[in-house]
Amino acid sequence: MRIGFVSANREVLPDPVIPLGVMSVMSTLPERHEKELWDLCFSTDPLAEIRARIREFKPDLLAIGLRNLQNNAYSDVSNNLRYYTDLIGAVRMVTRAPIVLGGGGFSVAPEALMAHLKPDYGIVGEGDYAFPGLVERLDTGAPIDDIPNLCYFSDREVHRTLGSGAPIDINNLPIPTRDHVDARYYEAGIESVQSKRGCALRCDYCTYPLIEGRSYRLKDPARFVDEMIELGRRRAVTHFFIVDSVFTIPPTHAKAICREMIRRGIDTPWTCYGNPIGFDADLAQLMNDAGCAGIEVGSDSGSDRVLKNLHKGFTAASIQNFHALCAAKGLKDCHTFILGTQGETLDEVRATLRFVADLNPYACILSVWNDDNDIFGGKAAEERAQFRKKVLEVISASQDLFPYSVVQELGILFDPLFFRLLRRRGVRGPLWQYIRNAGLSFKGGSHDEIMGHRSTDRHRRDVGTGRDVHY
Ligand code: B12
Ligand code: SF4
Repeated sequence: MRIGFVSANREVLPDPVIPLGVMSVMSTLPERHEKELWDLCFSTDPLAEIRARIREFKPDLLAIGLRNLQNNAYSDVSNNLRYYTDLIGAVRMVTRAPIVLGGGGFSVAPEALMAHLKPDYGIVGEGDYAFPGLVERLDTGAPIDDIPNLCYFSDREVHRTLGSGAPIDINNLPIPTRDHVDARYYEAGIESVQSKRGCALRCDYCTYPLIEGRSYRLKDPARFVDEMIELGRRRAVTHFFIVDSVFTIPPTHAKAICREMIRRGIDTPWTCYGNPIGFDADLAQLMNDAGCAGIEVGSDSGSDRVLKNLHKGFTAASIQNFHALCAAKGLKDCHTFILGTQGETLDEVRATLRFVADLNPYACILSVWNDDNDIFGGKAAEERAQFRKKVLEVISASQDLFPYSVVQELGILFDPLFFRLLRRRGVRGPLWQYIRNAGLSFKGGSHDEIMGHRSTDRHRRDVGTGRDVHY
C-alpha cells in the first residue's frame, strides 16, 4: 500500500514540537508499504500543499495525526476544528483514498470528531499496533472489527470497538527516525524522549489516560539512555523533554532512569512533568544529579476542596512540600494552576492566587479551565465562556501578587515575538526556565538580562549549564 502520513499540527507555541506520535506510528509499519510524511507545521498554504502531495504520491490510504484540539492558551478550540474540517475537505477533493484519523487531539473526543469530520476510520489512543493492524486488514480485505479502539461508520452511525488489545511492548518499538524532520523544530534545541507510557492516577478532568491508558509500561533504563545518546548523535540536541504524562511516578522507575543517566554520563539538561505524589528528597537529589533543568507540575489549585473535587490525590500541603524539596535540591519547578474548574467559585480562585503568591515557586503558569467538548458549542459551553471571563478579571486584578507567573491569555510574561528573538539569539530549552534570570523584564528584556545573572534572593548551580545562577 502507498500511505501518506499527515501531521496536521500547526501550533508553534510554546515551541514547535516534532510530530512524535505520527512518526511513531509510521515507524511500526512493515517495510513493504511505501510511505511519506507530510508535515504541515511550517507550511504557508497547508491545504494547497496537501492537495499537491496527494496528486504527486497517489496514496491508497491517508493517515492524519491530530495532535491538538485546544490551542496553546487552552482558550480557543474553534480554529483547530475549522482547520481540520478544511483539511479533510481538501483531501477529499483530490482523492478517494480512505482517511484514518488518530493522535492525542483525536483521542480526547473521538466520537464527536468522527461525526463532525467524517473520516473513514479513527484510532483512539496508541496507534503503534492498531494502525499496522488496520492497514493489514484493509490490504487483505479481512474484517476490521477485531481491532481495539477503532472508530468506523456503519449505517451512517459511528461505531467504536472495545478492548485494549495486546499490551504494547515499548522496549521493542523502533526509535522513529528524525532524518526528515524539519530543522526548524530544533531551533529550541529540544528533542523529545519517552521513558514510559500510562498514568494510573485519576484526576477528574484528565484526558491523558484516554491516550496512553492507565497501566504503566516502563522503558528499560538502559534502552532509554541508549535512545538519548543515539538521538543526541543525530541532531544538535541541547535539551531533552521527557514526554511521559508524569515522569516522577512511579518513583522507583524515575530513580532507576536517573541513576542510569548518571552512570552513563549524560550531560544534556532535560525537563519533565512531575507530581507531588511519592516525590521525596532522594528523587529530587537524583534528578538534580542527572541533569534535570526543570520540572513542570500540574498543581491545579491551592484549595483542598478543589483538589479533592478534581481527584488529584494530593493536598495543598503536598504542593508546598514538593516545592520545598525542589528548592532544597536545586530543581526549578514550574507549577500549572488551572482556575475556574467545574464547581469552583471565584472566592476559591482568589484563594488559589494567594496560595501561588505564598508558594513563590520558580515559575508558574496560570490558565483558565476550558473543556475540550466546548469545541462543539451549546448553552453549557457559552456559560463556561462567561465564567472564564470573570476568572480572567480576577487574575488580572491581582497579577502583582505573583510576578513569575505566565498568564498567556492576558499576555502576562508571554510575548511570542520576544520568544522568537530569544531563540534566534541562542536561548535553548523551555523558556520558563529563564524567567527569574530576566526578572520582570522577561517580556522585552535584553539578551544579557535573559542569559545573565541578575536578581539576588537565591543562588545555586544551574544543572543545565553547569554555571551558577541567581534567582
Ligand atoms: C509532552 C507533551 C507536551 C510537551 C511537548 C514537548 C516535546 N518536546 O514534545 C509540551 C509541554 C511542549 C506540550 C505543549 C502543548 N500541548 Co501537549 N502534551 C504532551 C503529552 C504529555 C505527551 C505528548 C507526546 O509526545 N506523547 C508521546 C507520543 C508518542 O504519543 P502521541 O503523540 O499521543 O502518539 C500516539 C497516539 O496518539 C497515536 N497517534 C499519534 N498520531 C497518530 C496518527 C494516526 C493516523 C494514528 C492512527 C495514531 C496516531 O499513536 C501514537 C503512538 O502510540 C500529551 C498528553 C499525553 N499523555 O499524551 C499532551 C497533549 C498532546 N498536549 C496537548 C496540548 C493541548 C498542548 C498545547 C496546545 C497546550 C499548552 N498550552 O501547552 C501545546 C502545543 C504544543 C505544540 N507546539 O503543538 C493536548 C492535546 C489534546 C487537546 N486537548 O487539545 C494533550 C493530549 C494533553 C491534554 N491536555 O489533553 N505538550
Ligand atoms: S497525574 Fe497528570 S497525567 Fe495523571 S491523571 Fe493526573 S493530570 Fe492526568
